[in-house]
Amino acid sequence: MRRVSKPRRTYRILMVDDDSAFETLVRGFLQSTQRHLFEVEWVSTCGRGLDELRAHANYDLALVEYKLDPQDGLHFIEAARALRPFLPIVMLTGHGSEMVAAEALKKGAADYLPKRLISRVRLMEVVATAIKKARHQQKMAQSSERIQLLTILDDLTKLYRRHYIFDRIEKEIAYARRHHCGLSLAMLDLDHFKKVNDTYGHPVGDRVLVHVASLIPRELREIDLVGRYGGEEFLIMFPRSMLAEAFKACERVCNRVASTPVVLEEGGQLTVTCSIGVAGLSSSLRDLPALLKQADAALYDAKHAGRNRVCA
Ligand code: GH3
Ligand code: MG
Ligand code: MG
Repeated sequence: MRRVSKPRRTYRILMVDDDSAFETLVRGFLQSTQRHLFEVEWVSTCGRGLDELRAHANYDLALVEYKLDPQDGLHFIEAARALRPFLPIVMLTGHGSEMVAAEALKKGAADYLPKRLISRVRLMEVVATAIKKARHQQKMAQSSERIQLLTILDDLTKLYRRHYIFDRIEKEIAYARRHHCGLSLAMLDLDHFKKVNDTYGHPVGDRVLVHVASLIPRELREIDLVGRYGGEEFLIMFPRSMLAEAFKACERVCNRVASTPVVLEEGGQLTVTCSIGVAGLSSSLRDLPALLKQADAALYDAKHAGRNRVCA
């Protein structure tokens, strides 16, 4: 029976050291190992090392000497962590540099290796452990980010949920009060949406909601925030905006919704409209409940004035 061996993985190592003899030694150790393939890129200064990280995202680990000129290895660790937070960095230390090792770990190095104790086995042990640990940390961070997103985003529309947008509005209100700048809030409600469900069915209704959710941000600035308030109602927060500016943006949203039909999978297309009520922070509207109440009243006016419009 023929044994098929697992293909060896290639690891990219960035080595930052101005001692070329030591570089040759390390390269020899890494390249003599049977289990993995290592590609070593060697640079002699901190600056060149950071340039490498900026230019190539595929490094698996960096080995950095402490005593470098003009900036030392600790500087490299700090700057590299800002560029590549999950890149494991192992610091190579000289004789009597326990304090440096402690400082390196404090700055985020994965491990340190005293140069005088280096051997192939020790190097492989440190490198393999650091890479494995960094992979694990990255996976954990990604899954916790995913969990956090799941709790703040609405399943259907992928817009922020009400509790998250409320939280952000409260913070922006505090900022606006402190810095005496504007803040506006809009409440958007789809017109005769019940009829859409009744005529085309709930799944088409869902598709319309997703469609409208994707249209709203197109008429807004980066800093504006859109959330799903509930059912077929959406909230838009306009930080640092006076009522008149927010009103104009809402008119653009309203026009965009009315002029962009949903293409139905079963053929044909469907146009929906929306009504929007806007309110601005003022001496008489000082907090979130007051703004919500005012935006809701303006929305009611828009509905009663014939829908497909903005009222303030
Ligand atoms: P108006 O113009 O006065 O706002 O009329 P409307 O029909 O839009 O208002 P109404 O509040 O009577 O109906 C809202 C409808 O939205 C009823 C509800 O079934 C539907 N709806 C709420 N959430 C969802 C959802 O997630 N998916 C779908 N498909 N429909 C939803
Ligand atoms: Mg409604
Ligand atoms: Mg409605």
